[in-house]
Amino acid sequence: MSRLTLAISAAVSSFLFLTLPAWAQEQMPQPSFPHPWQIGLQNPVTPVAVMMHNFHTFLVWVISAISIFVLILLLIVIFRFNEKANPVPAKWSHNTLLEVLWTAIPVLALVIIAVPSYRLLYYMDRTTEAEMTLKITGNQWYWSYEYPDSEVSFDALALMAEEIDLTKGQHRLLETDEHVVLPVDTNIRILFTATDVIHAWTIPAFGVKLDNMPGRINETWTRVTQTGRYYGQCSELCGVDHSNMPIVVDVVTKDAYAQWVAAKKAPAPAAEAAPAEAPAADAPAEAPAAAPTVN
Ligand SMILES: [Cu+2]
Repeated sequence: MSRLTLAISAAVSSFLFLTLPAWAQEQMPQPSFPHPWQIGLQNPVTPVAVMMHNFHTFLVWVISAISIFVLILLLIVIFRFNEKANPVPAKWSHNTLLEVLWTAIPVLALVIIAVPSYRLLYYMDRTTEAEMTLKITGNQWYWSYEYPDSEVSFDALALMAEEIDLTKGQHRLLETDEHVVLPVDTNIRILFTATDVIHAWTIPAFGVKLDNMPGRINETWTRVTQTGRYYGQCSELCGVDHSNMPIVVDVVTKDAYAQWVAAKKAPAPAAEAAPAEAPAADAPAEAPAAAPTVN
């Protein structure tokens, strides 16, 4: 009887343990994955990324206006003041008003760009109301992740081409064995560091790209507003396998995140202990107590 229940519980726990990675790797929507012939940037899914896109659009208008203005000046020079149209050039030089204008207008243009630019820079820096922390360490050539609030940590290594399953919606050079899992609609402080050389953890859809520097901590924050799977890559040349440092982030509901944390913390030692204790133990409750004395 007790053997039967033990066998069932061992089977259930091993089933849970075996299916856990499968759960983590199951297909998810990819709201920001680039499409062939796509124009523009990846879909923004954080407030910072939305502001970046708006700033980018604003800059496109500014540079278009400047380019058209300079083009008009050039065309006037080309057509009105060429040798045929204007055989006798004027002799004057220096014009105070003109010189003030061609100094002041570019300065004004820079100020107009600088104000929203600095507003965005400081907004990206804000981490005062963080609800959780994710620490990312760059290594040659993989990422290490730590969740200090939940005492969860793991490494994420790239999947090689032969391990990629395109039928599961996987992408070559973009998949990892472990995924970063984050809760949706949560202010997340992100800390960046490295153990060897400079790396840069990047998720375009989050508007997050910061250097992982050995010997120091960089900091930013994010708040993802849409669940799904997001991809990024190391964005700082870090050596021969720089291209094999992909990043996969699964953004899930808060409940699913809590489940993931619980599963990540609990089953690994229990599942290892269960088969070892199985022949001897009548009382499963004693198994965890017995394990430390053996060690
Ligand atoms: Cu790198």
